[in-house]
Amino acid sequence: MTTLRSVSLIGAPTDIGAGARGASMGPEALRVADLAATLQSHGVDVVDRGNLSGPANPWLPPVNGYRHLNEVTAWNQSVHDAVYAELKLGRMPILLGGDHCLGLGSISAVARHCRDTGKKLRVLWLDAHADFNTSELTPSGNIHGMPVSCLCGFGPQQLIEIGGHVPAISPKWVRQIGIRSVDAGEKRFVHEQELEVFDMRYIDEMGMRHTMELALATLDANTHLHVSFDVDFLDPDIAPGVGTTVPGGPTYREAQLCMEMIADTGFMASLDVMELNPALDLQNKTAKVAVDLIESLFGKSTLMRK
Ligand code: 4U7
Ligand code: MN
Ligand code: MN
Ligand code: MN
Repeated sequence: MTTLRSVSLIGAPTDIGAGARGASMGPEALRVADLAATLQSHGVDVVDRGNLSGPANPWLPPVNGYRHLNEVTAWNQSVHDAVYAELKLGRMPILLGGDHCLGLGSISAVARHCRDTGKKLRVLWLDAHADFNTSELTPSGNIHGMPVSCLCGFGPQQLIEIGGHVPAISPKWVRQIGIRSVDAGEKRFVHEQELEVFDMRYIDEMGMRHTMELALATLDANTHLHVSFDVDFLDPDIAPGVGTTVPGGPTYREAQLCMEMIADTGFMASLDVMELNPALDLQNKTAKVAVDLIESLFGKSTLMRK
């Protein structure tokens, strides 16, 4: 399959919302693993916009249930503006994280663009975690555990209003895949808000194929498909370079199938690649796996049949 698409890479080198330092080096590790050239080899027009800038990480304890709230807000505002600008230009933004708190800025920009253009939005959240905590529920205060709840309107005013509309999205538009570590209060809230979650038990029992068929059901030509890929979605055997590893994730083959089925829809219009932590990686192994999987999202396939 050849695809002709215009992609803009946006680096967001920060670990401001995370519980471990080092995701700030994620964008450069993805570049070193040859992300741009790999996409170009599939006929994609790639422009690397370089890195955004924002406040340094002061590494302070949480205040009122949030760690670094003002710094997280500044980074998300700048991610929002950059992602929104690319969508306006008709280009596909790929956000290179950085920790997953920035999914808030990215997806609130995508949601704004969908409101502008009358598109429906579907968000695929590939993650070991639900990222649905609030300041009352969080055991850590780390805002990378809260972007989905903030997008759905549950969070501090300064974060939930970044995309100009509260809530930015409805829980109904989200499909979470690969989930295997959810905090007790967070789990209750996921159920209360009726998030659609395909957890690892579901994937074990039903398989990745059936999971993706359901997660991608009811998309149409008027749907903007956003993929938020937290690299800790993957089993730590293949992806050790993340701050919060959880055993028992998708294997290399399962993850490939997941990405290939997304590519087959032809609807992916924006992507986040988050939480890669080179300080915990082994010779850039996790970055290489991530680039390999992103390649599949853009049509790499080992398929022989036509
Ligand atoms: B990631 C956690 F307590 N739930 O809120 C929390 F286990 O973006 C982890 O998915 C959050 O990597 C992980 O701190 C956030 C914890
Ligand atoms: Mn996450
Ligand atoms: Mn995660
Ligand atoms: Mn993490």
